Amino acid sequence: MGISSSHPRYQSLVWRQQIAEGVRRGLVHETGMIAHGRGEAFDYLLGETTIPVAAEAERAAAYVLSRAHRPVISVNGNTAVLAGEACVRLAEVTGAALEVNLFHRTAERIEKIASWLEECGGRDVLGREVEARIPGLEHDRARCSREGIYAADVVLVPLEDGDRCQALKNMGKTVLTIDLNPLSRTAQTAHITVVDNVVRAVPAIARHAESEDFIVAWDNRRALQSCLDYLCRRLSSLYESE
Ligand code: PTJ
Repeated sequence: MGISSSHPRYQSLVWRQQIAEGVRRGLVHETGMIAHGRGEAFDYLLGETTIPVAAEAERAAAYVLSRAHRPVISVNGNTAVLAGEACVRLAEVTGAALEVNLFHRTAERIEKIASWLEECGGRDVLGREVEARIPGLEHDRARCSREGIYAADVVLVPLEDGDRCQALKNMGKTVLTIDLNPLSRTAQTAHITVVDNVVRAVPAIARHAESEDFIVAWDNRRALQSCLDYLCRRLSSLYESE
């Protein structure tokens, strides 16, 4: 589909197109379109911009990733097509490993996403071999790489499922997430929640890591409340000036 760059919703339409194309290429699970729609709705409400508290969370996430001993960036279908190159860059800057780890796991989709990350410049992409399990999770959702997520001290899990986020926390890991929905279980469970679009958040974290522009202390509950306050203020003042 040719999208005119003059269309007022151009950027949003491009991202939708990338997700739809990702489904056709076999990278994105079909329910990834639903997840994207939910994210899009929250992005719309937030003004499709990185709100101040999200910019701070990005600096806090950059600090934790940069200081970690064994950081891992977990990549799913949506993240791969929207921010694959940025994930590779973030991995380079922070020394993190990249692991393809899927909610709807199939060997075929793992291979496609891992190959796509390699096309984006990623090296030693993990996830094809999954010898370990995340305790407390059933089925394939528990499977992960022993040298990657299983051994990691810090895991960045964009667009994650709440159960898995909690299970990683139960393993003693520091869990960072990127989720546009500040009310999601993942957002509420992670140690640091970046309430921003993965398209903006991953490059921002990489920039902060590179320039060592960090925030060291972080209170996630306060930050989430601040997101909700921002949202409420924005919605309640939309027509006030008219
Ligand atoms: O590729 P797989 O098999 O691992 O599956 C990935 C999806 C995303 C389909 C799977 O993890 C899933 O179903 O996720 P959920 O439970 O729908 O959660 C996705 C969360 O990410 C929701 O809270 C959305 O608001 C949020 N979200 C969606 N798109 C974006 C986003 N957050 C940041 N940036 C986005 N672009």
